[in-house]
Amino acid sequence: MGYRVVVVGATGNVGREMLNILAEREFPCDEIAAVASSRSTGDELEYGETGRMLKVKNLEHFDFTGWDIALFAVGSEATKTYAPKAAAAGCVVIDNSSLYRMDPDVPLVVPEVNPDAIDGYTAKNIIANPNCSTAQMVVALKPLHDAATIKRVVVATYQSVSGAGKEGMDELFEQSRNIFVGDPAVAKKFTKQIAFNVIPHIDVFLDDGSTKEEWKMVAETKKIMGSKIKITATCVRVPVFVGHSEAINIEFEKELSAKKAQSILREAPGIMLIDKREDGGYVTPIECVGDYATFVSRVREDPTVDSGLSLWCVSDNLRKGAALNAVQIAELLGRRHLKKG
Ligand code: 11C
Repeated sequence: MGYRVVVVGATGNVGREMLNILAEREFPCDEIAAVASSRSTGDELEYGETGRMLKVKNLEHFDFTGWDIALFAVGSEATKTYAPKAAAAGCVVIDNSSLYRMDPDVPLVVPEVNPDAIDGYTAKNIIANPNCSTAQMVVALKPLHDAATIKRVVVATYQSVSGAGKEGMDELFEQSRNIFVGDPAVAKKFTKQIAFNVIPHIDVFLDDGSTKEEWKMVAETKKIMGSKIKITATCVRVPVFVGHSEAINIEFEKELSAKKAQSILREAPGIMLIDKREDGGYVTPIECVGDYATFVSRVREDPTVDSGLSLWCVSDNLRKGAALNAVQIAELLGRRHLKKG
């Protein structure tokens, strides 16, 4: 016996990946519903590469009663309206929006990092999925923190346009094409030209001069890994379609050599270490697309502090950064709480 699973926002970048990953990992679904806004009602989506077609249902009229798990991949506004309805109907919500991440009654879970936090889900019947840039970073940080206790992290991100949804991807494509044919590169979704450029601005500006994306990396990392870690982030949009990269500098309380860190990372869950210290012996975003792993490369000591390392971390933001982590949470929920069969 399996689960009755709903994917809310099934037609978006993340929703489609949720369907793909549920199918790829053979998540035990007895029934699966693809739900989206009224614009897509009646459209057909394939359930992974199974050949099974799902007719999209209208979120406005969807009754969550009798469904076990709902993976939400819609914006905060729609989540605010529909997630509490699903949760009240007894369906556990795994939410990819930022709405509930900092709610003390909602666990924020990355299964490789803080699996025990999931036990708190009963307070609201909701579990939050972190921001993509946070998820991959904490997967890389956790085994190193366990070994040498992290004091401070300085991270700069290189985030792909798919983080801004399909509109972001379309804008990079259109601007690139226009530039080649001599037409103007019009910026709509992003605040400046993204093709052949980089933009040090993701999400809205806050009073202290940081952006909300940067704040999320700080606040979410502290919620997942512990509030003692000091962290500062600079988040940058780059002209890459899929795959977020991060240059991470870490200061530790205890000694940790690059060699020891490499051997720890080689064994750590969810991580693929590709670190050959030669031309091309590292991972770039193009190589991580469609993969589950968080890739780590360029691990080296930082001689400017007593114990410090710098490393390069790359992952598919639509997968580990969103859909895969949500499905892993569903798997964990199944193993620990919603046992079937
Ligand atoms: C981006 N990280 O790359 C964002 C997308 O809070 O879930 C995801 C925003 C979020 O633009």
